[in-house]
Amino acid sequence: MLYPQSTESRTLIDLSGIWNIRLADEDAPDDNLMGKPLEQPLPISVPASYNDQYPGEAFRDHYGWVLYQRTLSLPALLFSERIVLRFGAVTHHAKVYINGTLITTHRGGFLPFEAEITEYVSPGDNLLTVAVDNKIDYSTLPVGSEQGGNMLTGLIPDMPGVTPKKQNYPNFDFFNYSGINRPVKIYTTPHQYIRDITLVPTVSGNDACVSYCVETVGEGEVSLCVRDENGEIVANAKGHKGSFTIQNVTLWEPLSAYLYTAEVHFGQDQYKEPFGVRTVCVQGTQFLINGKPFYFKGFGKHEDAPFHGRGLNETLNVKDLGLMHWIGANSFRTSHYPYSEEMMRLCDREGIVVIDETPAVGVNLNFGAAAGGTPKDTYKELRVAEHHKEVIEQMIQRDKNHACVVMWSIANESDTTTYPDSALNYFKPLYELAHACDPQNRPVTIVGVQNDYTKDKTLPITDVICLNRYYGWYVYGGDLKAAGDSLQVELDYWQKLGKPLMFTEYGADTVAGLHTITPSMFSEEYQMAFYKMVHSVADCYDFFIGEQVWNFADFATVQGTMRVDGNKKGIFTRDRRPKLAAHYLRHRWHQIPDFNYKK
Ligand code: BDP
Repeated sequence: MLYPQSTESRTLIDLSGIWNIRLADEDAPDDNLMGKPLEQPLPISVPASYNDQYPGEAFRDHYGWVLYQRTLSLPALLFSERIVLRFGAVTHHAKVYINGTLITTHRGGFLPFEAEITEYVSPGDNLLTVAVDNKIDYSTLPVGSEQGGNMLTGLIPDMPGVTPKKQNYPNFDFFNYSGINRPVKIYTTPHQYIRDITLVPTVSGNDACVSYCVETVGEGEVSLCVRDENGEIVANAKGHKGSFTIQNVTLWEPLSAYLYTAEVHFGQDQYKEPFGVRTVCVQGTQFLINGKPFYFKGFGKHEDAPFHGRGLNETLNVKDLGLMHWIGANSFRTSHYPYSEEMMRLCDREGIVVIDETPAVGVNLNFGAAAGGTPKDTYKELRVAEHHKEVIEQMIQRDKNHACVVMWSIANESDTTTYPDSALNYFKPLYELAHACDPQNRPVTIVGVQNDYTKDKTLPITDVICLNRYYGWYVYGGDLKAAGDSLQVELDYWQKLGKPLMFTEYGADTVAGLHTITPSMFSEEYQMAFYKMVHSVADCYDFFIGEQVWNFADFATVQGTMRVDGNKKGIFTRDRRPKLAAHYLRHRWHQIPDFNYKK
């Protein structure tokens, strides 16, 4: 799906601003009432999560549907064109009505969707209503408890007369921020238009050969004009499919980005797709970018900020990438959902390498909030298989042209060891699907949870072994010697597989400002000692090709006994102040080259 833009043939209207909102019920709203103005609405900022915009549990812990509404005032001059309404992301399920008519629905809270609305709108005022459901359960990604019930059952007997409030209990460790989290836009195209563009670069010597495919609706000829960063034309092509050559190409390199623009013409329509030329592949135990062994230095992150929640915050995106440059990082993973298109475009431009992850988190009924009792076969009890395919397809479809994306992560911390064959049967087709969907055929991974790795049959089929490991925190917390020794035992095990391995998470909760002479858990000194311990082991292994620490910054989670005002494993605080470990990592990462760190 193309990112909406204004060109010589397309008009773009951004609907960001103050909308109306009204909290609704657990059950879907009555379609027949969606053409009426909301009763006693409150103002709400879009895009942003609604949870932190008002005080009180009603907003923060809302369970179910909310109704958003605004007037769409459309100029008459748009009406000779095709008019499209597009949502960057609505978390988690949306029903969209114009003047009371249901025009589209979408499930999944982190990917864009759009609908042509030409027939449903008239010049002047129209009423746009968006019903949004934030319920998570065994059928959603991410996974939550069924029916808003607390998953931690069995600790106490049922108490007569006690009814716990219904709320979302995430089977994952981040707050279930909800609402219209990304921009809503209207754009126009001519009636015969460019629907999609696919670009696949290869490099040979000093030149790039880029094969392309332009999908269109209507009759007509396609032509492409490719420009460099100075606007000079470097290649031309004609036809819906084909290839062009860029001579003396400037490669897109980590931290040294270079973007070309493919200006595509079809009839009256024009679209400009930025792209970088770089190659990615796994060879033996190395991860090659532009043919050179790359070493990942960076983070698992979140889209998370005070007030905005998970809503698009471009100031914060610029700030975060600035901090990555400061600390010497070259990469991050979009833990645990695809990030905004705006962030992906920024990473293209800044040369930040991205591991792009689906929202498949919590696919594990023997871990976290779901754990307890007899072991369950996650893949028999959850109802997410079809939706899991959908999110893989939609994520790759959205992000396929991004130079910054070097690998797809199709899930985070799924249960791969309780019923190893069940897990393999579930994941093998998804792994193959991800490869089949990607025209650039990037490596595909599944991020592994700390477990009895010797039983795991799923991770070994992936292209890069990506592990979340908490030796020194959840395992051997406070005993960094035992932690380091166990880590060594585990790395010896994986080394035999002959594939590259990296850490996609490792970290320790750290209260900013808490200092101890002798490093002890939760202190800034312990966080630093923890990282030093892991690095002293990992640096000894050539097949260990990257370190992404958990987390970039402190972030909000559901409240509970495990979290004091959120997860505190940030290297930065939630307001982006450095903890002690930030200075240590800065020193280390500026000394580690992006390429050829390991033999
Ligand atoms: C891992 C999860 C991550 C958590 C982290 C932690 O992948 O989402 O926030 O552990 O416990 O299990 O801090």
